[in-house]
Amino acid sequence: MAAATLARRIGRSGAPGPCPDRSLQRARHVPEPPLPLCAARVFHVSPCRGLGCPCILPEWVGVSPCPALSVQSAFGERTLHLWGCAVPVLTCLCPPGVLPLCCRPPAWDRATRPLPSPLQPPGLPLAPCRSFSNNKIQVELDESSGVAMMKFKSPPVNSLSLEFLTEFSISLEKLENNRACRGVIITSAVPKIFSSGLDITEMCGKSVEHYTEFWRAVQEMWLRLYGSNMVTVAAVNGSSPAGGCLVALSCDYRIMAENPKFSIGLNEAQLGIVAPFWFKDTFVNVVGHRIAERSLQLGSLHPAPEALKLGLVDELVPEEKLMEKAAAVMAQWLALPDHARQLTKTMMRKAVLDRLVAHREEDIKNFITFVSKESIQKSLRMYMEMLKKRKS
Ligand code: CO8
Repeated sequence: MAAATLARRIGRSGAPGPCPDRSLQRARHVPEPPLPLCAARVFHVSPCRGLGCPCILPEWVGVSPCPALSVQSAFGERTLHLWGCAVPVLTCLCPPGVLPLCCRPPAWDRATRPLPSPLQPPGLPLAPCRSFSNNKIQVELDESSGVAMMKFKSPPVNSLSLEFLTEFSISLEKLENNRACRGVIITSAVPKIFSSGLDITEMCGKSVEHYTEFWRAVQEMWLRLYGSNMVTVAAVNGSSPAGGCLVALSCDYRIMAENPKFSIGLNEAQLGIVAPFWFKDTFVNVVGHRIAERSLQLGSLHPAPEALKLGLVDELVPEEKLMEKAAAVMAQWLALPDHARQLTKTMMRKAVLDRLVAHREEDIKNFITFVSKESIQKSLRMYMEMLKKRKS
């Protein structure tokens, strides 16, 4: 069978159909040997690296819990059974020593790349580098390391407005869909502020339609970030109350600038409002139930050293070393096979994510009911006034 015909039969990308096990679909990356990639869209039986089919057999059989995945073909045989489909195997068109690209589902494909050097903070000129910048968030992807730098740049305080949240979700989606990207470092371009949390003005005196749209955007941002397949590192270079803290908590690792003036926490109670259950779940997953309960009830904002003690952040470093440290942590996390790390992350976070997905509409209704109450509106207005007074 001609390679082109086979490629058409099994799909444009050369991959079989979707796997019924969704957790398997989410795992996007297999460890890749330092070999150049071949773009030939055919299956192969060539003895690459002496491991049989290097793209499928060792990793898929080893890690896949998918009952529909059975690789009946030992290396060198003529048929692979993937997701219940018999896939004819052709001889690889690649020259010896070249790793065929074709056997992996497209989402698992990644260009071979060196790991980021701890001494080379992402974001500094490295070729090739792609960036996209919207009004409120700037993203720079260093394709050679697979690490993106996402900087919040919405002065004065990076508050999470509807526009900000929409940009945030779109930026995450773009990176998630970019095969060249494996990890993202999230930080702020606004001095002394990581993010001041949800934009309170979005929750004051607006219509039900607006509250619905706003809250859906908050949910969307969290679902994308907390459920991301990428390695996510928060480089917290300023204060990070409430929603800002949620952003940091949703990452895989938090490094904070060693400045006692910077504080972080879910301080909703101080505003007279209540952190939703999924804020709370995310918090509990990081610091444990007792610390979360006390901190939430008191609406505590923890200065950086205290946040470290509580486990709310993983490390403190001098501000000037923050990016260097974030790059080093990223390199450490990216040294692991993505598929194993991603499946583990899914295992740890799935229950919490699923809970919101299952109750999303109810959660929106609750938010609207709560925020529309005159007493809550009053609390929010008073809080905003207090911020202004404090300033003057
Ligand atoms: N939303 C809107 N505007 C804000 C916010 C905010 N979250 N935070 C600050 N601002 C405004 C201030 O009012 C001020 O406006 P203006 O210049 O017009 O007077 C401007 O930003 C600058 O603020 P500051 O002068 O206070 O700036 P500082 O650098 O001195 O301080 C801080 C920065 C530390 C971030 C400080 O502004 C602060 O503490 N802000 C409040 C942070 C906060 O409490 N956020 C909680 C938001 S609620 C949330 O995220 C989760 C809600 C969960 C939903 C619950 C269901 C109802």
